[in-house]
Amino acid sequence: MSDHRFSSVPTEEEPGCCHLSRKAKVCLGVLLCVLVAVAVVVGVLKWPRAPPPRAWNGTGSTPHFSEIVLGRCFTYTQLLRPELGHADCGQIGKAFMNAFLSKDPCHSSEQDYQLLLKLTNQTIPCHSSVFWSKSSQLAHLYTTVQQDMFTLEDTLIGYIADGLNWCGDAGSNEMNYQSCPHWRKDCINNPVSVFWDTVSKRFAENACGVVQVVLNGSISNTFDKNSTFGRVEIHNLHPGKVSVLKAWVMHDIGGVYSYHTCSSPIIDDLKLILSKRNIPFTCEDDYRPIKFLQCVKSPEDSSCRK
Ligand code: JS2
Repeated sequence: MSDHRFSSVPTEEEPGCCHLSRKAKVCLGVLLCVLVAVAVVVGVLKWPRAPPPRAWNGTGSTPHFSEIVLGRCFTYTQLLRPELGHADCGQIGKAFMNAFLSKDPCHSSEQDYQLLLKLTNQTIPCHSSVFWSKSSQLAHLYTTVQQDMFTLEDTLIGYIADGLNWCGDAGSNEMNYQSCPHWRKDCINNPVSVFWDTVSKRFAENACGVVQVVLNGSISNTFDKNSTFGRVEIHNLHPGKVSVLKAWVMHDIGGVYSYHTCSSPIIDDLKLILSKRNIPFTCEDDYRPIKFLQCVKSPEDSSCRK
Protein backbone atom coordinates (compact mmCIF):
# COMPACT_ATOMS: atom_id res chain seq x y z
CA MET A 1 0.00 0.00 0.00
CA SER A 2 1.61 3.24 -1.25
CA ASP A 3 1.99 5.74 1.60
CA HIS A 4 1.07 9.21 0.13
CA ARG A 5 0.44 11.22 3.12
CA PHE A 6 3.12 13.51 2.05
CA SER A 7 2.03 13.59 -1.63
CA SER A 8 0.41 17.03 -2.62
CA VAL A 9 -2.26 15.67 -5.03
CA PRO A 10 -5.23 14.33 -3.11
CA THR A 11 -7.22 11.68 -4.88
CA GLU A 12 -11.08 11.79 -5.27
CA GLU A 13 -11.87 8.54 -3.44
CA GLU A 14 -10.03 9.96 -0.44
CA PRO A 15 -12.41 10.86 2.45
CA GLY A 16 -12.38 14.81 3.10
CA CYS A 17 -12.79 16.28 6.53
CA CYS A 18 -15.16 14.43 8.83
CA HIS A 19 -14.96 11.67 6.16
CA LEU A 20 -17.38 13.28 3.68
CA SER A 21 -16.74 12.73 -0.04
CA ARG A 22 -16.38 15.84 -2.21
CA LYS A 23 -19.67 15.02 -3.82
CA ALA A 24 -21.28 14.88 -0.40
CA LYS A 25 -19.71 18.19 0.47
CA VAL A 26 -21.04 19.78 -2.72
CA CYS A 27 -24.49 18.34 -2.04
CA LEU A 28 -24.38 19.65 1.51
CA GLY A 29 -23.30 23.03 0.24
CA VAL A 30 -26.15 23.15 -2.27
CA LEU A 31 -28.62 22.03 0.39
CA LEU A 32 -27.36 24.72 2.75
CA CYS A 33 -27.76 27.35 0.04
CA VAL A 34 -31.26 26.16 -0.71
CA LEU A 35 -32.16 26.21 2.99
CA VAL A 36 -30.75 29.74 3.37
CA ALA A 37 -32.62 30.87 0.25
CA VAL A 38 -35.87 29.37 1.52
CA ALA A 39 -35.33 30.98 4.91
CA VAL A 40 -34.76 34.38 3.25
CA VAL A 41 -37.87 34.06 1.07
CA VAL A 42 -40.01 32.98 4.02
CA GLY A 43 -38.48 35.74 6.11
CA VAL A 44 -39.31 38.36 3.50
CA LEU A 45 -42.84 37.01 3.04
CA LYS A 46 -43.47 36.71 6.73
CA TRP A 47 -41.74 40.06 7.62
CA PRO A 48 -44.37 42.12 9.47
CA ARG A 49 -45.40 44.83 6.96
CA ALA A 50 -47.04 48.07 8.09
CA PRO A 51 -50.74 47.37 7.64
CA PRO A 52 -52.04 49.27 4.59
CA PRO A 53 -53.35 52.72 5.66
CA ARG A 54 -57.06 52.70 6.52
CA ALA A 55 -59.34 53.53 3.59
CA TRP A 56 -61.42 56.65 4.32
CA ASN A 57 -64.19 58.41 2.42
CA GLY A 58 -62.29 61.64 1.87
CA THR A 59 -59.64 62.51 -0.70
CA GLY A 60 -56.06 61.53 0.07
CA SER A 61 -53.23 63.86 1.10
CA THR A 62 -52.10 66.40 -1.51
CA PRO A 63 -49.13 64.95 -3.46
CA HIS A 64 -45.79 66.65 -2.56
CA PHE A 65 -47.48 68.13 0.53
CA SER A 66 -44.27 68.72 2.47
CA GLU A 67 -42.51 70.33 -0.51
CA ILE A 68 -45.51 72.63 -1.12
CA VAL A 69 -45.57 73.65 2.57
CA LEU A 70 -41.85 74.48 2.53
CA GLY A 71 -42.06 76.30 -0.81
CA ARG A 72 -45.05 78.40 0.27
CA CYS A 73 -43.37 79.24 3.57
CA PHE A 74 -40.29 80.62 1.78
CA THR A 75 -42.40 82.41 -0.86
CA TYR A 76 -44.43 84.12 1.87
CA THR A 77 -41.55 84.98 4.26
CA GLN A 78 -38.95 85.91 1.64
CA LEU A 79 -41.09 87.50 -1.14
CA LEU A 80 -44.65 88.41 -0.05
CA ARG A 81 -44.03 89.56 3.56
CA PRO A 82 -40.22 89.86 4.02
CA GLU A 83 -40.83 91.40 7.46
CA LEU A 84 -41.37 87.73 8.44
CA GLY A 85 -38.02 86.71 6.92
CA HIS A 86 -36.81 85.50 10.31
CA ALA A 87 -39.38 82.67 10.39
CA ASP A 88 -37.71 79.21 10.35
CA CYS A 89 -39.44 77.42 7.46
CA GLY A 90 -37.55 74.19 8.19
CA GLN A 91 -38.93 74.12 11.73
CA ILE A 92 -42.37 75.16 10.48
CA GLY A 93 -42.43 72.30 7.95
CA LYS A 94 -41.37 69.77 10.62
CA ALA A 95 -43.92 71.07 13.15
CA PHE A 96 -46.68 70.79 10.53
CA MET A 97 -45.76 67.18 9.63
CA ASN A 98 -45.39 66.14 13.26
CA ALA A 99 -48.85 67.51 13.99
CA PHE A 100 -50.49 64.56 12.23
CA LEU A 101 -47.93 61.91 11.12
CA SER A 102 -48.08 58.55 12.99
CA LYS A 103 -51.31 59.69 14.65
CA ASP A 104 -54.89 58.42 14.40
CA PRO A 105 -56.49 60.79 11.84
CA CYS A 106 -59.79 60.72 13.73
CA HIS A 107 -58.33 61.97 17.00
CA SER A 108 -56.58 65.13 15.88
CA SER A 109 -56.58 67.94 18.47
CA GLU A 110 -55.73 71.64 18.81
CA GLN A 111 -52.79 70.53 20.97
CA ASP A 112 -51.23 68.82 17.92
CA TYR A 113 -50.89 72.22 16.22
CA GLN A 114 -49.61 74.35 19.13
CA LEU A 115 -45.93 74.32 18.08
CA LEU A 116 -46.90 75.16 14.47
CA LEU A 117 -49.03 78.07 15.72
CA LYS A 118 -46.14 79.34 17.87
CA LEU A 119 -43.69 79.21 14.93
CA THR A 120 -46.11 81.03 12.60
CA ASN A 121 -47.33 83.68 15.05
CA GLN A 122 -48.01 86.92 13.09
CA THR A 123 -49.33 90.30 14.29
CA ILE A 124 -52.18 91.48 12.07
CA PRO A 125 -52.69 95.28 12.32
CA CYS A 126 -56.00 96.49 13.79
CA HIS A 127 -58.84 97.38 11.38
CA SER A 128 -57.51 94.88 8.77
CA SER A 129 -58.93 91.44 9.62
CA VAL A 130 -61.39 90.19 6.99
CA PHE A 131 -63.52 87.14 7.72
CA TRP A 132 -65.68 85.46 5.10
CA SER A 133 -68.29 82.75 4.86
CA LYS A 134 -69.25 80.98 1.63
CA SER A 135 -67.62 83.85 -0.26
CA SER A 136 -63.96 82.80 -0.34
CA GLN A 137 -63.24 83.95 -3.89
CA LEU A 138 -64.75 87.44 -3.44
CA ALA A 139 -63.06 88.00 -0.08
CA HIS A 140 -59.67 87.01 -1.51
CA LEU A 141 -60.22 89.13 -4.62
CA TYR A 142 -60.75 92.10 -2.29
CA THR A 143 -57.63 91.49 -0.15
CA THR A 144 -55.54 90.88 -3.26
CA VAL A 145 -56.34 94.49 -4.22
CA GLN A 146 -56.39 95.87 -0.66
CA GLN A 147 -52.98 94.48 0.39
CA ASP A 148 -53.27 96.01 3.90
CA MET A 149 -56.35 93.89 4.58
CA PHE A 150 -55.92 90.25 5.69
CA THR A 151 -58.11 87.17 5.41
CA LEU A 152 -56.77 84.13 7.29
CA GLU A 153 -55.42 82.86 3.97
CA ASP A 154 -53.39 86.09 3.65
CA THR A 155 -51.52 85.21 6.85
CA LEU A 156 -48.47 82.90 6.84
CA ILE A 157 -50.24 79.85 8.31
CA GLY A 158 -53.36 80.28 6.12
CA TYR A 159 -51.24 80.89 3.01
CA ILE A 160 -49.20 77.72 3.65
CA ALA A 161 -52.22 75.41 4.08
CA ASP A 162 -54.87 76.93 1.79
CA GLY A 163 -56.42 74.31 -0.49
CA LEU A 164 -54.24 71.44 0.78
CA ASN A 165 -55.29 68.08 2.24
CA TRP A 166 -53.32 65.94 4.69
CA CYS A 167 -53.53 62.96 7.05
CA GLY A 168 -51.36 60.18 8.42
CA ASP A 169 -52.01 56.87 10.13
CA ALA A 170 -51.31 55.63 13.67
CA GLY A 171 -49.69 52.49 12.22
CA SER A 172 -47.22 54.21 9.90
CA ASN A 173 -45.00 57.32 9.74
CA GLU A 174 -46.06 57.80 6.11
CA MET A 175 -48.61 60.30 4.77
CA ASN A 176 -51.83 58.67 3.49
CA TYR A 177 -52.08 59.70 -0.16
CA GLN A 178 -54.89 57.23 -0.87
CA SER A 179 -57.62 58.68 1.37
CA CYS A 180 -58.25 60.85 4.42
CA PRO A 181 -61.23 61.01 6.79
CA HIS A 182 -64.23 62.86 5.40
CA TRP A 183 -65.49 65.32 8.06
CA ARG A 184 -69.12 64.04 7.82
CA LYS A 185 -68.83 60.45 6.54
CA ASP A 186 -65.88 59.50 8.80
CA CYS A 187 -65.02 61.87 11.68
CA ILE A 188 -65.04 65.58 12.53
CA ASN A 189 -61.73 65.49 14.47
CA ASN A 190 -59.68 64.91 11.34
CA PRO A 191 -56.37 66.79 10.89
CA VAL A 192 -57.68 69.29 8.29
CA SER A 193 -60.93 70.30 10.04
CA VAL A 194 -59.16 70.58 13.39
CA PHE A 195 -56.42 72.66 11.75
CA TRP A 196 -58.83 75.21 10.25
CA ASP A 197 -60.85 75.46 13.45
CA THR A 198 -57.61 75.98 15.42
CA VAL A 199 -56.11 78.65 13.14
CA SER A 200 -59.52 80.36 12.63
CA LYS A 201 -59.88 80.58 16.41
CA ARG A 202 -56.47 82.22 16.75
CA PHE A 203 -57.19 84.58 13.81
CA ALA A 204 -60.39 85.70 15.58
CA GLU A 205 -58.65 86.02 18.96
CA ASN A 206 -55.99 88.28 17.38
CA ALA A 207 -58.47 90.54 15.55
CA CYS A 208 -58.72 94.14 16.82
CA GLY A 209 -60.42 97.44 15.97
CA VAL A 210 -62.85 97.44 13.04
CA VAL A 211 -63.16 93.93 11.63
CA GLN A 212 -65.03 92.93 8.47
CA VAL A 213 -66.89 89.86 7.19
CA VAL A 214 -67.85 89.13 3.57
CA LEU A 215 -71.15 87.22 3.38
CA ASN A 216 -72.97 85.78 0.36
CA GLY A 217 -76.55 87.06 0.07
CA SER A 218 -77.22 84.93 -3.03
CA ILE A 219 -77.42 81.67 -1.08
CA SER A 220 -79.92 80.41 1.54
CA ASN A 221 -77.42 80.05 4.42
CA THR A 222 -75.85 83.52 4.16
CA PHE A 223 -75.12 83.27 7.88
CA ASP A 224 -74.69 79.68 9.05
CA LYS A 225 -74.21 79.02 12.77
CA ASN A 226 -72.43 75.75 11.84
CA SER A 227 -69.93 77.41 9.56
CA THR A 228 -66.38 78.12 10.75
CA PHE A 229 -67.32 81.83 10.90
CA GLY A 230 -70.58 81.14 12.82
CA ARG A 231 -69.30 78.29 15.01
CA VAL A 232 -65.71 79.42 15.80
CA GLU A 233 -64.76 82.94 14.74
CA ILE A 234 -67.59 85.15 16.08
CA HIS A 235 -67.31 83.35 19.44
CA ASN A 236 -63.57 84.04 19.72
CA LEU A 237 -63.60 87.77 18.89
CA HIS A 238 -62.55 89.74 21.98
CA PRO A 239 -65.21 92.35 22.85
CA GLY A 240 -62.48 94.45 24.50
CA LYS A 241 -60.37 94.51 21.32
CA VAL A 242 -62.96 94.57 18.53
CA SER A 243 -64.75 97.95 18.24
CA VAL A 244 -67.24 96.82 15.56
CA LEU A 245 -67.90 93.93 13.18
CA LYS A 246 -68.91 95.22 9.75
CA ALA A 247 -70.79 92.76 7.53
CA TRP A 248 -70.72 93.16 3.75
CA VAL A 249 -73.57 91.15 2.20
CA MET A 250 -72.65 90.68 -1.45
CA HIS A 251 -74.97 89.41 -4.18
CA ASP A 252 -73.99 87.61 -7.40
CA ILE A 253 -74.11 89.90 -10.45
CA GLY A 254 -76.88 88.74 -12.78
CA GLY A 255 -77.92 86.58 -9.83
CA VAL A 256 -81.59 85.81 -10.42
CA TYR A 257 -82.45 85.96 -6.77
CA SER A 258 -80.91 87.57 -3.72
CA TYR A 259 -81.82 85.35 -0.81
CA HIS A 260 -80.84 87.69 1.97
CA THR A 261 -79.98 91.33 2.56
CA CYS A 262 -78.94 93.25 5.67
CA SER A 263 -82.61 93.54 6.69
CA SER A 264 -83.14 89.76 6.59
CA PRO A 265 -83.87 87.86 9.84
CA ILE A 266 -80.82 85.63 9.21
CA ILE A 267 -78.60 88.72 9.65
CA ASP A 268 -80.52 89.61 12.81
CA ASP A 269 -79.40 86.21 14.20
CA LEU A 270 -75.77 87.24 13.67
CA LYS A 271 -76.43 90.68 15.15
CA LEU A 272 -78.06 89.10 18.22
CA ILE A 273 -75.14 86.73 18.90
CA LEU A 274 -72.71 89.66 18.67
CA SER A 275 -74.79 92.00 20.82
CA LYS A 276 -74.90 89.28 23.50
CA ARG A 277 -71.11 89.42 23.34
CA ASN A 278 -71.10 93.25 23.48
CA ILE A 279 -69.67 93.52 20.00
CA PRO A 280 -71.28 96.31 17.92
CA PHE A 281 -72.46 95.29 14.42
CA THR A 282 -73.12 97.13 11.16
CA CYS A 283 -74.22 95.74 7.81
CA GLU A 284 -73.95 97.00 4.23
CA ASP A 285 -75.41 95.38 1.09
CA ASP A 286 -73.13 95.18 -1.94
CA TYR A 287 -70.23 97.08 -0.41
CA ARG A 288 -69.06 99.25 -3.33
CA PRO A 289 -65.31 98.44 -3.50
CA ILE A 290 -66.15 94.72 -3.74
CA LYS A 291 -69.03 95.46 -6.14
CA PHE A 292 -66.48 97.20 -8.40
CA LEU A 293 -64.43 93.99 -8.38
CA GLN A 294 -67.51 91.99 -9.35
CA CYS A 295 -68.22 94.52 -12.15
CA VAL A 296 -64.70 94.06 -13.54
CA LYS A 297 -65.87 90.59 -14.54
CA SER A 298 -69.32 91.69 -15.86
CA PRO A 299 -69.09 95.39 -16.74
CA GLU A 300 -72.23 95.26 -18.90
CA ASP A 301 -74.50 94.30 -16.03
CA SER A 302 -77.08 97.01 -15.30
CA SER A 303 -76.14 96.97 -11.58
CA CYS A 304 -72.65 98.06 -12.61
CA ARG A 305 -73.81 101.22 -14.28
CA LYS A 306 -75.44 102.72 -11.21
C1 JS2 B 1 -59.48 77.99 3.83
C2 JS2 B 1 -60.59 76.24 4.70
C3 JS2 B 1 -58.96 75.85 2.95
O1 JS2 B 1 -63.57 83.56 7.92
C4 JS2 B 1 -63.25 82.42 7.10
C5 JS2 B 1 -61.79 82.05 7.20
O2 JS2 B 1 -61.16 82.69 8.29
C6 JS2 B 1 -61.82 80.51 7.34
O3 JS2 B 1 -60.87 79.95 8.00
O4 JS2 B 1 -63.06 80.26 8.00
C7 JS2 B 1 -63.99 81.19 7.56
C8 JS2 B 1 -64.77 80.57 6.40
O5 JS2 B 1 -65.29 79.37 6.80
P1 JS2 B 1 -66.86 79.12 6.73
O6 JS2 B 1 -67.59 80.18 7.45
O7 JS2 B 1 -67.03 77.72 7.18
O8 JS2 B 1 -67.11 79.25 5.21
P2 JS2 B 1 -67.36 78.13 4.17
O9 JS2 B 1 -67.24 78.78 2.87
O10 JS2 B 1 -68.59 77.35 4.48
O11 JS2 B 1 -66.16 77.07 4.44
C9 JS2 B 1 -64.92 77.29 3.98
C10 JS2 B 1 -63.99 76.29 4.66
C11 JS2 B 1 -63.39 76.87 5.88
C12 JS2 B 1 -62.30 76.04 6.47
N1 JS2 B 1 -61.43 75.53 5.44
N2 JS2 B 1 -60.39 77.55 4.70
N3 JS2 B 1 -58.78 77.17 2.98
O12 JS2 B 1 -58.32 75.14 2.21
C13 JS2 B 1 -59.92 75.37 3.85
N4 JS2 B 1 -60.34 74.13 4.10
C14 JS2 B 1 -61.27 74.26 5.06
N5 JS2 B 1 -61.99 73.30 5.59
